[in-house]
Amino acid sequence: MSTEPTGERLAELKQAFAAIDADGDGFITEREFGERFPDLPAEAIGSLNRDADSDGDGRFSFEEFVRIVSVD
Ligand SMILES: [Ca+2]
Ligand SMILES: [Ca+2]
Repeated sequence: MSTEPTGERLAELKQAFAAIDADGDGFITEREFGERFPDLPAEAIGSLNRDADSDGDGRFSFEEFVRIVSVD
């Protein structure tokens, strides 16, 4: 299974990423995630972090974000 999105899907993901990345630094922090999705429980965000933050720097790069939203 390929998780590499292409074309339109990638453009959508970039838009979604930019919408969450409030300060536009190219990374989504747990805090930015929580501000964008205030109804999401902290545990859910924490578990996302553990699962998807593959380089362990405590924030999501676009690549990691793509991985999150591509997982079914
Ligand atoms: Ca940011
Ligand atoms: Ca990371």
